[in-house]
Amino acid sequence: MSQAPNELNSKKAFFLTMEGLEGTGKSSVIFYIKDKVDKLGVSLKIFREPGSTLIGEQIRSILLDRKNEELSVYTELLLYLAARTQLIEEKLKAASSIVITSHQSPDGDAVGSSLSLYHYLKAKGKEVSVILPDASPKFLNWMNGVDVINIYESDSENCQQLIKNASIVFSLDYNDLKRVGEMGDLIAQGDAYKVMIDHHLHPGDFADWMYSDTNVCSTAQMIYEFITNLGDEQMIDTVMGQGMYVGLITDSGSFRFPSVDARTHEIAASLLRKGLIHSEIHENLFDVNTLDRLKMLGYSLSQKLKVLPNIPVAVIYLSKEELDQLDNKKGSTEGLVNYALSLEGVKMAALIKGDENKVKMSFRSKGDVPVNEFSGAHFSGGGHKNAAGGVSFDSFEKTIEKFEKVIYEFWNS
Ligand SMILES: [Mn+2]
Repeated sequence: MSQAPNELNSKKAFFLTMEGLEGTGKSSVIFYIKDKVDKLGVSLKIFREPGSTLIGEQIRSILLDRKNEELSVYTELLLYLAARTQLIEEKLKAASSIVITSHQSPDGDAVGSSLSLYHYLKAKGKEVSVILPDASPKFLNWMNGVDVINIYESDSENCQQLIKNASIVFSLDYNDLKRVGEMGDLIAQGDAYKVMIDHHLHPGDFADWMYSDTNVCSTAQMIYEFITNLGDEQMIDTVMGQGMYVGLITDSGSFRFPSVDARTHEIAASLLRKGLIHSEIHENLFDVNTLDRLKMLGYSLSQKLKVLPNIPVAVIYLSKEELDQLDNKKGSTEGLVNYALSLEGVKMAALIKGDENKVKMSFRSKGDVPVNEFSGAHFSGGGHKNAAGGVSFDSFEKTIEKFEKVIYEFWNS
């Protein structure tokens, strides 16, 4: 192979499965292929599932044993899950220091899931730190443990050291190292065992151990399941629960998005039984408007909200000058786009706002309108079907011009 065959170039990813009897040289062939593929600059991950631990190997032999042909599909599935759980449990047990990371412009789910996992690992006696690429938003400052979060942007040397020394790096609420900026290269190059827990579409392949479920409303919910699967549900207390609950409600519009399921409510119920006071959390999150924010809201809704002609799309455009004039504090436009979406008959809403040398965008939709695909195609963004972000490095005016062109193409296609 002197160059990548077309199949390797054109496909996003594919599996190559090696089958054969023990001792026929599968491993040698795999490493021969890896060597060649590496040289082509194509990334190749080798999985041995089940395996990698003593118990995993024993489970593997159950699966491979011809005497066990009667094994039911469900049993087989459970055995695979058991092997994966065993693997992460052993990794956690052996880890001397653990780093938890989440994405840029962290939201309630990013901070909430990071803090709940932090408190859990602390309770397990682990040395653990949380690193976020940039500061967590002010509206979460009351949360338990927020003061221990390291911010890469303002404390990069310390954070680099933590990542370098880590035996495990958790990636929570993101599935692509691009979402953590400069920190991403460091994680990619580091020796730490990489664990991803996330609910966004199209997970990347950087993690060694991955728990990805795109049907779940929040990463916080997955942290609850993760701890439960490790056999530690009884350890979950109101401190861990606070982070989980914040993630659950901020990522689900307080239990209203379609991604909320019975399990979400079961987890909320279980947190309440453990003593969590949900009304306090709601107050801390939502009853904290400043006069500036309410004025910004009033101005945006009375002066800036418009519905585009002939399509059910509502927009709010705010230039950097307007935001400066409104004395906009970081995060004060949080949730603004949802007001636009709440207009009767509107199926999609966009907030486009000027920032330092770029334009930031938030998209929301109802039902079957994939705003993540829209944003991915035109504004290098992504996210969920009903909630996505985007960015543009064109001028504010140019960005609006482009948006108003492509939104009609998107809507009429
Ligand atoms: Mn999330």
